[in-house]
Amino acid sequence: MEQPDNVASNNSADNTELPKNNSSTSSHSKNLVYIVLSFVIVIVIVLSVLFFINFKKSTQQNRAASWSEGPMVMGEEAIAIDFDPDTFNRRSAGLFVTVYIELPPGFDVKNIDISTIRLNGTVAAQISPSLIGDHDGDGRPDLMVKFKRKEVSDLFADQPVPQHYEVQVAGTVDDFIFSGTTFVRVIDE
Ligand SMILES: [Ca+2]
Ligand SMILES: [Ca+2]
Repeated sequence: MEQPDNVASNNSADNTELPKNNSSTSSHSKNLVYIVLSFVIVIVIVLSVLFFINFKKSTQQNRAASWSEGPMVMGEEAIAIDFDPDTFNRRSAGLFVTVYIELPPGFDVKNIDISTIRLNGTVAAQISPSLIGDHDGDGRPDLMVKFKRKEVSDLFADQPVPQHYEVQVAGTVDDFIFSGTTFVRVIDE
């Protein structure tokens, strides 16, 4: 009597447990599917964010490349220009004026292309004489070039004097454009 009861009860226990097991395994596998799905979604989101960042970068690089078709421009504040004489007399009979150019660290004044040097965009530097030295004695080499006094004087021909005028000296070194300014006092005496 006890055995069949036990068997029956065991059976019934088994029977009731079996569907429970089934439902729990099916909810487990459902959870697993959700986990895998959300994992896949996270990966897709991360990949598309990475793709978007790369796309943005490459378009920025393309834009930068199209902007820098010419040589790059150097920061003006790091370029020292010294114009001699400090006071430019329009009536003086000298032949040349002198300009000293000092470049920021990382650039060698030896590599300046003298044929590209212009004062106020128009007056060309003399190819010779030119000299590399340290005119201001600050330990940084500078390039000395000369400009025809008459051509510089013509820049100020119609300007009121005495007055201080800004002069700009620009040119190329390696693949860079350098450009710096200084002030000159212009007089008629
Ligand atoms: Ca000077
Ligand atoms: Ca110097």
